[in-house]
Amino acid sequence: MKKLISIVLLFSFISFAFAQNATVKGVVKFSGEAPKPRLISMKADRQCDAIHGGKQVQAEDVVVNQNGTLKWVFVYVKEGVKGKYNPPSEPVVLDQQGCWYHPHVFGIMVGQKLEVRNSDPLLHNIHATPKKNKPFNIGQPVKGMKSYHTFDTPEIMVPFKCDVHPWMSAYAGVLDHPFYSVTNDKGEFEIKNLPPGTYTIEAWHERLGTQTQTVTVKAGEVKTIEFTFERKK
Ligand SMILES: [Cu+2]
Repeated sequence: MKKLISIVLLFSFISFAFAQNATVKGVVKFSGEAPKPRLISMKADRQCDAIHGGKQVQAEDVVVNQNGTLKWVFVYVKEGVKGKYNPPSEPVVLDQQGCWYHPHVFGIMVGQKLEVRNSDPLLHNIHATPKKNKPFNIGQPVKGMKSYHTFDTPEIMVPFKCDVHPWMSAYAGVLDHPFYSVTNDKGEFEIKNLPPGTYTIEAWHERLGTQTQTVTVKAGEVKTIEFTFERKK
C-alpha cells in the first residue's frame, strides 16, 4: 500500500512538473514558386546506382512539401535558456543507407553520443567539417560498422559529407539544451518542455538562411508560431 501511494505521488509530481512547461510549435512555410526538385544521379558509383535501381534521387537541400511548407528546417531556441541540461543517454543515429544520409538534418546535444552507421555493403567516409568543434574523418569500409563521436561545444550547424560520394550531405545542430526540432514532411516543428520565459527562436535552412522570432511562454502554454522562407533570387 505504501509503495502504491509513493508511486501515485511520484506520478502526480511528474505530471505537475511537466504541466508547468510550455510548448512552442508551428510550421515553416515556403513562399513563391517551389524550385524544381534537383535530381542526383549515382552513376559515378555502380554499387550505389544499383541500390537505387538506376533511378535518380531527389536532393534534400530544398524540399518543398506538398502543402507548401519546408522540410529539413532546424528550429531551435537560440537565446533565453537558463540552467544546465544533461544529454540523454541514448545516441542519435546517422545512418548511411543507399549512399545517402538518414536523416539529412538532426539535432544533438553536447556530450550526447552520435552513432554513425554504415548500412551499405561499400565504403563510406564520413567527414564532419565543424568550425567550433574538432573536425573528424572516419572511413567505414564494411556494412554494419558503427562509429561513435561526441561534440564538445554548441554549433549551428555541423556539416557532414562523404569523401567517396560527393552528393552525400547532412547537418547537425549541436546544442547544450534539448529545445530543438526539425521540420517534417508537413513543415511542422515542436519544441516541448520549455520552462516559462522569453526565448529567441531561430529557424535555420541550409540554402534559405535563418530567421528569428521572440516568444514569451507562460507555464503550461502551447504557443503556435510560423516562419516563412522565400526563394533566394
Ligand atoms: Cu559515401
